[in-house]
Amino acid sequence: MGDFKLTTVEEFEAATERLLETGKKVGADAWQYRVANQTPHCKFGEQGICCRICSMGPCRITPKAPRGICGCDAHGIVGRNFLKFTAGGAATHSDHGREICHTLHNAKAEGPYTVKDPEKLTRIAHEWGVETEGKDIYALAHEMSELALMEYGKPFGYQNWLKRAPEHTQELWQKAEVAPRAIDREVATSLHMTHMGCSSLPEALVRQSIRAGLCDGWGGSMCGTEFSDVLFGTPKPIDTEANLGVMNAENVNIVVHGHDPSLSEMICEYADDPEMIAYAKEMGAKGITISGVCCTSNEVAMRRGIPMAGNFLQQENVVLTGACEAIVVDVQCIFPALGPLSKCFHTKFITTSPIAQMPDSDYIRFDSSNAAENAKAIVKTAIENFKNRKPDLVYIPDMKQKATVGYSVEAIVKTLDGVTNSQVDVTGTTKPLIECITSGVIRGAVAMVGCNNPKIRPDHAHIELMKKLIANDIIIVASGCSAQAAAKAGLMDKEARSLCGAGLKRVCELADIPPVLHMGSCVDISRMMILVSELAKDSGLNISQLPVVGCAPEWMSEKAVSIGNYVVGTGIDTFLGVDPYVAGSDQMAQWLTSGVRDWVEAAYTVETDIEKLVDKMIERIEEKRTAIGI
Ligand code: BF8
Ligand code: SF4
Repeated sequence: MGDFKLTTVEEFEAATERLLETGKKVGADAWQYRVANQTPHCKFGEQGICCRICSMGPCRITPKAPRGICGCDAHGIVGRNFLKFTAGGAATHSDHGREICHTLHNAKAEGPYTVKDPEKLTRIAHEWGVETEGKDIYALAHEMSELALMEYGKPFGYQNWLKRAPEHTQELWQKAEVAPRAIDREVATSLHMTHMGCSSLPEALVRQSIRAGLCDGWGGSMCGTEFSDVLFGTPKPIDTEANLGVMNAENVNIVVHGHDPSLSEMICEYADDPEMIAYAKEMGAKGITISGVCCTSNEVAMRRGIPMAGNFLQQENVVLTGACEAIVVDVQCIFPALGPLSKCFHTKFITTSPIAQMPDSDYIRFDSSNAAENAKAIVKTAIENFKNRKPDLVYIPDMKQKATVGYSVEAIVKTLDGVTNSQVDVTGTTKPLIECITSGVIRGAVAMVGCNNPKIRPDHAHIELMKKLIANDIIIVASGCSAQAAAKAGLMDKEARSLCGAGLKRVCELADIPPVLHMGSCVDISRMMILVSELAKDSGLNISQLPVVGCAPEWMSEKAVSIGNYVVGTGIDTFLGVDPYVAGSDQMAQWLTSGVRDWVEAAYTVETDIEKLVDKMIERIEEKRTAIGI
């Protein structure tokens, strides 16, 4: 216990500097240099007041030119841009969910894709009113995958998963007309509304943004999470490690990057194959190390304990180690820079999805019908590339931390069973957590999510916020690159409980958990929606009354905006550390930071000063406690 120490952001940065030195030797470009080239950014773009949705433009709003050629003002332009931003994110998460539904449709007893959690599949089937009695599990998998795929295009009705929300939330959604209908419909309607000559009224654009966000979180993302669990197993607490030091200089290093576990699960499966390990040894390596970057890493860490090499802004670093035989990617958050960068080293940059094709990559098209052969081919390619390493370029920073990950809602509920003092039986519920919150042992919870963004010192905001929150007895659930920042720093090591306030420390000891719980990838923020719904139902409170807030301090992607909209839409106040390009319209800012509260009982706070951001979150949590008299 005594020698536990967090890794600091300064140490991360020193390691990156050293890797950039390697890069200089081979003439490699890096995001750090490209940021300098792109700065300062376009002021119109930053404020969201540039419109190029028709070819009469582009139109830019200034005091002298307050309207575009069609007459649209700044509020309409900012609003349309915001809705398009959201729709892009909702489409992306939801299409990932759709791919998972197709993988489920291809599941067979003989593999390669099987049903690893039949109990969960049966539970969802009952939830959806599907008869399971006497049905073969694969027949059920096919039936459920078809029903799930219908959620994307059904002509009538709302998302099936909405019924998981508390009644009050469902009523709010209906009343505000934000209950999401078919997933594809909400995305298409958003693009229809933002076409030239459709909506320019901020209120209407914000309303549809919430609805499109909700079709992601309570539709496509939930499909992605739930059916990934069915296919690959529902995560349970498991030990792993994080940061670049998880790569092994003596082994063949394969890095999986992207989001869809259908690819990475297969790669992990074949890298474990004794035949492949023997082949790696034959090629002069001691073994095979798989590690991950971004959300695909979160997926395989949560289910298999595969170590996390890093998060979004570390993706170039894995290649800069000179020890990466292959970086294998599927979809989303992959820098096109990996193509030219890999050419400076021996690294194979392997793209696998028709959705993410990039120059300077080896494209091995991967789908559920050829998964086994192609995964094997990819692993073999990496092994055969080991001999091409240039030893004088190999440098892996000796930096990693232990992490316990795998906190699905099911795992959290099970873990909580160990901490109750209640006289009545509360097993299998969130009531033990509610007891901790009501008694004040834990003050509240923060959902820390989202990316890195060079506009914010990478990982610094995530880590500093988390440190202060846990010191104030606020428990954290984390996902995406935020979770990886925590893991790299050491905040997912159970020993990090020594950094907590006395109350949270006691809970962590009793439950044997770290103070920051890894809930998975960004689609897994749907897990957080289920968790707050259960907390609301078990406590008799509305979601918006719970001392719980969401935070994305370093976000950058369209997906993050979609997430923000469904987290707010679910009744959780959400704190952003980067402005979503709405500074150019006071009306839009007003709708997002306050107007939406009338519909969904929550709103955004944008605060780029990290110190103030954390204080505002703590203040909001305490306000919520006072309001419910605890
Ligand atoms: O979906 S947190 S940088 S990896 S967008 Fe991307 Fe952002 Fe990371 Fe995962 Ni989420
Ligand atoms: Fe300009 Fe209007 Fe066309 Fe946008 S829609 S580019 S504001 S004319």
